[in-house]
Amino acid sequence: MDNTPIVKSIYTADPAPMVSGDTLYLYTTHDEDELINDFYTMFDWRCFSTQDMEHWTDHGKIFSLDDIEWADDRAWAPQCIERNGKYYLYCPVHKTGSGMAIAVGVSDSPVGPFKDLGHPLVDEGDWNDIDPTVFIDDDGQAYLYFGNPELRYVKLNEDMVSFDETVGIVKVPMTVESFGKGGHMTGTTYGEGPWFYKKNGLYYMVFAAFGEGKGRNEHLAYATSQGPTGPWTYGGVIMEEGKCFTNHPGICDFKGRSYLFYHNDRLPGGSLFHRSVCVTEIEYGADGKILLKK
Ligand code: FUB
Repeated sequence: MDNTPIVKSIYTADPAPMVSGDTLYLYTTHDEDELINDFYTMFDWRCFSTQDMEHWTDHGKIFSLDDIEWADDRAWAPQCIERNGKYYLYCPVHKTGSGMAIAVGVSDSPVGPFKDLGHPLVDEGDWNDIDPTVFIDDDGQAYLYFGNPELRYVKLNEDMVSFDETVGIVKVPMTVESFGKGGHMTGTTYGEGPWFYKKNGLYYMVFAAFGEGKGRNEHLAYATSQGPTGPWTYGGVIMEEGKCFTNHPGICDFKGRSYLFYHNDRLPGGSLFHRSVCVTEIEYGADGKILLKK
């Protein structure tokens, strides 16, 4: 793990990889150089692609707050998925006059342009509705997990832009058994930035986490389950906390290797509000344990 930023021309954060054919697309947020109110200043989402993990193509701005009429701020951590030839980009945003909500951009191309649905997909009117992670299981059922400080999920309908209202928004029990004893608001390590996927028959929930005690930065940890909706069992730390307050996982397999995308503040001028996406290889132990590759 050399912590070298992939993108050096702008500050990027919250990496979300998506593999389509022989290409890996990396969706990111974008930290503006100039801060407003000394806080996260983020207006658009970016996409980069590679075929060899060495050379990257910059596809620029692929979706932005300007495209979402009902949102006014906080273009936060997205994830994109393909279904039936269409691409769905799930994005947390601040809804005008309300809290955080999850928007969906739809496109015929992985690099956009994405068109907003016209209304939020998830909108509980609180601040928990951030950091969506989407996965389609082998039986075709799609799940969208999200949340800070609580992990919640919806079962997406086949159209990927609505969810099963009879099941509704399910709150995952935030227990120490599932997420470890930690310093975030639920008393567990679970913070935000969930990344949901399945590998070798096991379901994984990787997330940004807080250790016990005040003033901690986020580390990356994970839980596993035998099913898509839990119960979850805490698996341990993948990446220790660094100098940057946040971190954010994005995991995929590509051309025979497994990768963990994350972010730090290593680009010149870097800070908690000026982050950069990086990547490192991971491997799986015989028991399914996620290990950083040495
Ligand atoms: O980048 C804005 C927010 O910071 C994300 O939504 C969180 O995951 C954290 O990285």
